[in-house]
Amino acid sequence: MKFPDVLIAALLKANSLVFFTGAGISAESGISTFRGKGGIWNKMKPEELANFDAFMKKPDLVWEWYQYRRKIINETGPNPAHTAIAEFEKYYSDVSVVTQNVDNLHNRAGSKNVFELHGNIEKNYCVDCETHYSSPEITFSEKVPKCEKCGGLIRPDIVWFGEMLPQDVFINGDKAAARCDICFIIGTSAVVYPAAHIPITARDKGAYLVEINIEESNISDKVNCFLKGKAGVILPALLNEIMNKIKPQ
Ligand code: BJW
Ligand code: ZN
Repeated sequence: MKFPDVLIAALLKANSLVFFTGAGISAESGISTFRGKGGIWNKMKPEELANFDAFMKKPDLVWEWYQYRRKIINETGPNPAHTAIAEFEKYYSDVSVVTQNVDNLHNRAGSKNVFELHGNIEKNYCVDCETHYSSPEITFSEKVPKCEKCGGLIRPDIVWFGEMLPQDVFINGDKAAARCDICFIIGTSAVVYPAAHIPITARDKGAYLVEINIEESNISDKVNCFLKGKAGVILPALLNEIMNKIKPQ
């Protein structure tokens, strides 16, 4: 695979990288995206499943939907795109992964600095007293579990529509974007805010923007370099390109 010289030059000069990722990076692990061809929102309605009112109205239905997703995630693992991102840490002193994904695959791949903007499907908390639960007994319970302390419903620790993102996570992800030299935007339609503002912060602070996607997205007209194709093919090839030219940290 031939990459533009200007991209390789930017990579050889950079100290700080941000990987801003979305559902497309996990598509090659067998996890469906939300929008576009094969997207889950084509079959399931987000307003019936991915918001707090839907959960309070039909907790068992919403819980079952997340159980289905957890099972798929549990049976798969990181793909070469996740692994390549974790490997980049060996060559750069400051690497951050700012992800919209809840599937935990960046952590499982070994990335150390992961900002999960929309939560993590392996975590849960009580809607009433906010006690956190991550034990497998809770996570894999068939019916929606109840809080040991107060009897409240336990929900997945995921940011639904209309909910605030975890502020510390967003602020730290945004700070990483503000100081990075290169921001990769991988497998996202970049339509969901405020997450989609992360690459805009990077661009406004002078970073070089590289998008990897199988098709153009909402941000494609703002990037410096668009690499069309699968993340699991392009990222390992790009890593391979620089690993002989940069000394590991
Ligand atoms: C490949 C590939 C391969 C495929 N290789 N690429 C302005 C107007 C209207 C509404 C709003 C607005 N600003 C904010 C809002 C509200 C809303 C929002 O943004 N809506 C927009 C959709 C318009 N935002 C919110 O509600 C957020 N909260 C908020 O704003 O709080 C403030 C507030 C609070 C209270 C009152 C008022 C304001 C919260 C957003 C939470 C999003 N949560 C979800 C669902 C989680 C639940 C679950 O998982 O079930 O998170 S939505 C869903 O979209 C999920 C994702 O993280 C997110 C982003 O999707 P992503 O990752 O981009 O995936 P896709 O499917 O869209 O794209 C996949 C891409 O991959 C495609 O481009 C493919 O081509 C590509 N691809 N294979 C490379 N192999
Ligand atoms: Zn409770």
